[in-house]
Amino acid sequence: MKFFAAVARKLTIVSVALVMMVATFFLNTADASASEVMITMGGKKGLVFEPAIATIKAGDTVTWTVGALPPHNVQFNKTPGDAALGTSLSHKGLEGKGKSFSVTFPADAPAGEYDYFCMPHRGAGMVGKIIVG
Ligand SMILES: [Cu+2]
Repeated sequence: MKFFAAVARKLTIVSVALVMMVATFFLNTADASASEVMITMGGKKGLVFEPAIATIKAGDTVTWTVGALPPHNVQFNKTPGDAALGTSLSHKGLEGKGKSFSVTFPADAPAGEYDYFCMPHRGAGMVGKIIVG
């Protein structure tokens, strides 16, 4: 009987492990449908967005974090949509060291190139682009 009890316990452990693996698979699938892209504002390369160009899907979230040389912000000046879309995606405030902000692109955001810049550092060439695929 001891043998069967040991086998039953091992089967239970294997079953639990299997359920957890399957659950992880479904959680990863959910993450793949909408993801988050991280962009640093200012860093070792100076007054730049890193990466300067990021490709996302409509419905994804972009998070900009202050790296160095603050303050920074994000102003969209050219989008495939109307001007109101650019305004709604823009971050009006200026953010200091350690701060970040996120923007979720609408699920119906038109595909194309969304150009933006940092208001205080536009003259220094601090510009970026989000490509909605
Ligand atoms: Cu800046």
